[in-house]
Amino acid sequence: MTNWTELDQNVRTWIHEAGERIRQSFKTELNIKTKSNRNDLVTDMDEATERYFTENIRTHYPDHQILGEEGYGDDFKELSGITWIIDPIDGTMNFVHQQRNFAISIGIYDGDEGELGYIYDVVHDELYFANKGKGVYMNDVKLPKLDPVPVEDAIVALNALWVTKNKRIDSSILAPLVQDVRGTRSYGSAAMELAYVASGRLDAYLTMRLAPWDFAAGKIMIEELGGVVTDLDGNPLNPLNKSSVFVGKPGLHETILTDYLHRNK
Ligand code: 2AM
Ligand code: CA
Ligand code: CA
Ligand code: CA
Repeated sequence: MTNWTELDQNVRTWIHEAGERIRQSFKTELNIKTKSNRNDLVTDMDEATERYFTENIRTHYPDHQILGEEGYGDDFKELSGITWIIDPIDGTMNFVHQQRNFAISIGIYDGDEGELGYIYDVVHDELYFANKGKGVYMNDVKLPKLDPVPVEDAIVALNALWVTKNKRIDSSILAPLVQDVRGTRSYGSAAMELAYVASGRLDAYLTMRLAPWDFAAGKIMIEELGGVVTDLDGNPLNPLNKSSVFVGKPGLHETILTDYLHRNK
């Protein structure tokens, strides 16, 4: 039997230690490499942070499985037993260029059920924490359930790329939404954007392609508060698959899906 209280204490200790190491790294020179393309960056700190978590998890929980962006986790095909889904630094480009607007994201699943979600804004020392069935907290403050909001009062996060000619979505689909909402924002960290939807700083967020480690924690958080988490077609997300992601307040999510995303179908 898993002692969830003790596990939560361990995660918090590790997240705060990892965050401190990342803050200390601002004083030293980073080693930056590119991955799939010139905008896809990875640093020594991404790798060191993921290794720090995987080593601690393997020591304390040898029978748990780990999925991590930088590849220090395990090779597995299905969610069984307890699975940790980790993005050591989400928003690496911001980490490199801005030294802010990045987060550590950890989702912990029991079978295919999301149980605990952590998104740690390292620079602001803000820990967003979701405990399935028991609420969501930003540090010590319990977050309220998400209420519907009309499109014209909504702040929606999306990358400007998706309203230009691109490979993943017809550029004419999102333009009317951008015109109708109160405002758009783009933070460059999917985990942070999900945490902002949970905390009400944003009303919705949509993006064309994320990996499990980008949304594993945020999905648990938003669903716990009554928000809606799907792909761009309105289908549920599989926590082990890459996909588009569309999250939002109840009502708003449905309106955007039917009046904007599906308008040409
Ligand atoms: P990352 O910083 O952990 O790579 C903005 O680019 C957001 O999309 C970030 O949350 C980033 O996560 C994520 N992302 C997912 N796939 C990406 C890719 N191939 N290149 C850059 N960012 C990616
Ligand atoms: Ca990355
Ligand atoms: Ca990421
Ligand atoms: Ca990352």
